[in-house]
Amino acid sequence: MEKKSGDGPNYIKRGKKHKFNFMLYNSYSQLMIVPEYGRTLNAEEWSPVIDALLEGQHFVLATHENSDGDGLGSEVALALVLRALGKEVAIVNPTEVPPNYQFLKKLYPIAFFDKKSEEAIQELALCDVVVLLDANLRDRMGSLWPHVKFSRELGSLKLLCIDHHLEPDDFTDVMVCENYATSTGELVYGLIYAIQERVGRNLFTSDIAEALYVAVMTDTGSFRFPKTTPYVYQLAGDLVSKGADASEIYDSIYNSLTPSALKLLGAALSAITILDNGEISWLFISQDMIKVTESKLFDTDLIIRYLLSVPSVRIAVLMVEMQDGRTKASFRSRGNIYVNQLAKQYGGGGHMNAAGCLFQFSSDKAQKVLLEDVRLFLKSHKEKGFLQ
Ligand SMILES: [Mn+2]
Repeated sequence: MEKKSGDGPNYIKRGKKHKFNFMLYNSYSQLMIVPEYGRTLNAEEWSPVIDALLEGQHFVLATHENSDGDGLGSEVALALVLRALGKEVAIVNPTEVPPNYQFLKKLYPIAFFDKKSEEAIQELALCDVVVLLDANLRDRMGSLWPHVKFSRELGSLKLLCIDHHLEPDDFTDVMVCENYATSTGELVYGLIYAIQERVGRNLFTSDIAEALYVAVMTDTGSFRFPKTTPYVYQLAGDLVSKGADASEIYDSIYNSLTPSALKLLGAALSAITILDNGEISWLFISQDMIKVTESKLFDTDLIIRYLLSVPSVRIAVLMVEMQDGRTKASFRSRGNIYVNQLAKQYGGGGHMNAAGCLFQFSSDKAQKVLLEDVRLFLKSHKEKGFLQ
């Protein structure tokens, strides 16, 4: 195939020239593909993933619980590619698609797994490859994990993971973990170019471009977050030229609040507290607040960004009491503060500036434990000289 400049990710260099990449087997059986910091994977590095995709026949694609635009857009794009390659593909997620992402179901059906969904259980029992997108911990698969684990123990299932979070678990056959990437969508974009190179034909369609645009736009905060390099803007331009309608996608996702979600936002904003000389912003959303405003759990997702909107804030904490009594915590940070380390203390994970975890105990207790730990965490960062 003739290579033209501007043709794909291999031809849009991301700054520094690169020499090495790392492919290694970690202590168990997992093949880890971790590129050198600051660049994208090339076609050769993608080959263990492409081999598995071309060999497989029946696929289940999944993303993490409480799915977001990146996980959903990535799985829809990959499903469309695999279908074009003649594969049987089902998307089965542990939780339902939030309302503002429902339009993605027009591009590809997205099933939601619960104990009653015969069809989803059937898909999981039949498939020979599961691809987990936008998550790198087994627990993030929620209710899907026991089924995947069971099939893997029978030896009949390959598990791949494509993700951009820090600190992956060891539970797959192939783990692609590029935490430099803005989004899993960015990785899938590169993967599709690599598959095209292998199979020698064009696979991108406007539907795929739309799904990937959703993924990258949402995980870059609409192209505002620090990881948004020139490469990512070029990628976005490429997707728009392939048929993604940027303004329509933005509107569908961000201008689609229900009146209840707006009420919750109002209640939440007035409940924010700023602590410790403005360094910590703190918000607890109780089930009562959700009930009174008649809103839903996913309506809390848009709130966290406001917690960092005060410039002095170093760490923002949003805690949400869930219906089952557990407490969901999300962390955001400014600058060199690895909140994924904080989340890890409680079995969660994420990125340097955005992470989360789930507390198994009551929200009263969770709040007490967490506030103390956040203070210690910030203090230790100061002592290590991480912060000016
Ligand atoms: Mn993501």
